[in-house]
Amino acid sequence: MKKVLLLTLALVMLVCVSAASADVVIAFSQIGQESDWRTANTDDLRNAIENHEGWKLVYDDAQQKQENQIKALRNFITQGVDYILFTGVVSTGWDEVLKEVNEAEIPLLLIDRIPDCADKIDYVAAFGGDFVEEGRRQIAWAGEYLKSIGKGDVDVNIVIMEGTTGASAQTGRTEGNLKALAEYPHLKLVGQQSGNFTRAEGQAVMESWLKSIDKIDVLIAQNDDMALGAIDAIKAAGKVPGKDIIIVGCDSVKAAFDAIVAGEMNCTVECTPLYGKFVVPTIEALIRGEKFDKTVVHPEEGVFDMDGGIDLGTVKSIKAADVIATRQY
Ligand code: GZL
Repeated sequence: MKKVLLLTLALVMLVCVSAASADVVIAFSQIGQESDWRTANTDDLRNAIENHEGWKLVYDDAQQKQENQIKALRNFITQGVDYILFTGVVSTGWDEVLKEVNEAEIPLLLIDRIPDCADKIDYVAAFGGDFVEEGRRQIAWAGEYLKSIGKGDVDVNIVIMEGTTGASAQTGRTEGNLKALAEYPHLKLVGQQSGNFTRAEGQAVMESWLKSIDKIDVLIAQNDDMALGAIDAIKAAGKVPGKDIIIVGCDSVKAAFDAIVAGEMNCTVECTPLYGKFVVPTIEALIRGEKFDKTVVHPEEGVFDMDGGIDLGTVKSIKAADVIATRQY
C-alpha cells in the first residue's frame, strides 16, 4: 500500500514539474540586420526572452524582404506558437497574414514599426517610436543650433536622407521633417532621397549629392548608419564632416556617440531599440490573464549632441560626451 502511495506521489510531482517547466514559445518576425539599431533590437529581445525561465524563442530574420516575413508568420501559425512579436519592413501588405494570425488565436504583439492595418486587426499590445516627433526633433535641432551660432537668419541648404521607402519609421520621420521645415524658412531643402537605413547606401547617396548639388550645409539622416556612411563620403570628397556639413542622425547608437565626440557628427535623435523591458512584463501579465488596450506605447527618448542645451520644446539636448559611458546600445 505504502509503495502505491509513494509511486502516486512521485507521478503527481513529475506531472507538476513538467507542467511548470512547459515552454512558452514566443516567435519573433524580425526585419533583418540592416543597421546597428536593428542588431541592438534583436540582441535585446533575444536575451530577454531566451534568459526567461520556461520561455523559448523562435526567431526569423527576413533579410528586409516582406515575402520572407509573410512566410515566417505562416510558419509560426503552423508551429502553434504561443505569442508572436512583429515589426514590418514596410507599413502595407500585412492585412491578410495578420488576420490569419488572429484566426489562429495567437496573441500578437506589435513592436517598433506598427503596420497601417493595425486598426483592422487584433493585437494585445504595441510599442514603437514616435517617428513624427523624432523627425521634428531632427529639423528643430538644426534650426535651433544655427540660431545658437548666430546663423538663424542665413539661408542654408539642407538634404534629407530617408530610411527604407514605405517603412513607418521613414514615412513618420519624413512627415516630422517636412512639417518642422515650415518653422525654419531659412532651411532650404535641396535634396531628398532614400538611403534604405544602411551605411553603404548612405555613403552612395551622399557621394552622388556631393557631385550634383553645389552646396550642402546640413544633412538630416533618418538613421545613424546612413549618417556614418555619409561621413565616409564627405571625408573622401575632402570636406570636414561636422563642420563643412552639419550632420543630424537618428537612433543614438554607440557609433553615433563616438562620431559626435570625435567632432565628425553634430547630433543624434534617440529612438530606443531596447524593447525587452516592455515585452517581457507584458507577456508575463498576459499569461496572468491581464489585458492591454491598443495604445501604442512610445518609450521616453532624448537628443544628444556636441555641447548640450539646445531646447527643442519637448526635450533639451544632452552633451553626448557626458553620457557616452552609460549607453546600453
Ligand atoms: C526605428 C527602426 C529603424 C531605425 C533604423 O524604430 O524601425 O529601422 O531607425 C532601423 O536604424 O533600420
